[in-house]
Amino acid sequence: MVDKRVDLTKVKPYGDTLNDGKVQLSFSLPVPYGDEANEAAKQLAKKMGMEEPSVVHSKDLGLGYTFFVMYGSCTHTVNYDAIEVPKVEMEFMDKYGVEDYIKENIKRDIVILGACTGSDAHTVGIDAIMNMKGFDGHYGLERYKGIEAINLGSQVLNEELVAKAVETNADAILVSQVVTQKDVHIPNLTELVELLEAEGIRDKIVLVCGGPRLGHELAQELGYDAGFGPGTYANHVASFIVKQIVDRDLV
Ligand code: B12
Repeated sequence: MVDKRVDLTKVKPYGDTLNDGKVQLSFSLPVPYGDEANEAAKQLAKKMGMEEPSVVHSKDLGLGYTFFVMYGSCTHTVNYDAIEVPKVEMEFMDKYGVEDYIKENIKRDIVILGACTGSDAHTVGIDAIMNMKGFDGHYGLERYKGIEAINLGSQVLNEELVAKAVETNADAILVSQVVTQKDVHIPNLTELVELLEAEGIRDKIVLVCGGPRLGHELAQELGYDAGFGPGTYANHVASFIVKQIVDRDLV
């Protein structure tokens, strides 16, 4: 639902009243704490398009660095009507729907491998999808009848993951990438696709990646079947995987 008073071609932040543009912003500058630092932060905020910026908090970080919290009005707008976000478009089934779908259409247990790969040690995201207890009231794949969910944990090498896929005859691989600093996830995700292709099993596997800064568009660009971001639950991924298995005749 959209508030009827909003012009969707010129959307700007809501603070206290519609279209006042109020935003809060935080950053650090490599300059010593003091009046000059505050002035530098204000000038920078103005250049970013903030009207009448004020420093509501600044803190000496030591070693000549200062942290700021700024408050002001954003002068920019966005055209919401023109926005298109590529995402997995399908009717997601719940856990029981997925279980019935497997029973009726695949007629065997499917194997799903999950891992957080490369140097990435953030396990919470992949655990939320794979683990028995799940996340936010949604059970994870280990709880699903008809799914053998194997969670390899964190810092898994792509070679290890591919070897496990061969060993278990995996139907799907779920890769989590949380650290995206210096685009470290790009070569890592790409390498997995290359290794699967070299092994001759890329086409036989449903390949999915996910993480807070990953989306469907990037995933597809990198050679994955789908990408899932924040707010994903196990049933979303499971629905996608089981439909792919049937649609691609991987039964
Ligand atoms: C907890 C945490 C840690 C813990 C991790 C413990 C663990 N066992 O996981 C510890 C302390 C070890 C850690 C370390 C580091 N961290 Co850290 N960490 C976090 C933190 C606070 C929370 C992450 C989290 O658990 N989110 C909760 C889960 C449920 O959310 P999620 O991962 O997004 O998962 C959901 C979706 O994205 C999706 N999903 C995720 N994966 C997958 C996979 C598939 C296949 C699918 C379908 C869906 C899916 O589904 C999930 C459920 O909806 C974040 C900041 C934040 N608030 O997000 C920083 C953060 C991720 N960490 C960060 C950094 C930089 C680091 C370090 C490099 C810090 C350092 N200098 O040492 C190290 C890296 C260690 C390493 N080798 O990886 C940065 C990453 C920045 C970036 N853009 O890359 C963040 C964003 C903090 C920040 N603002 O700077 N961290």
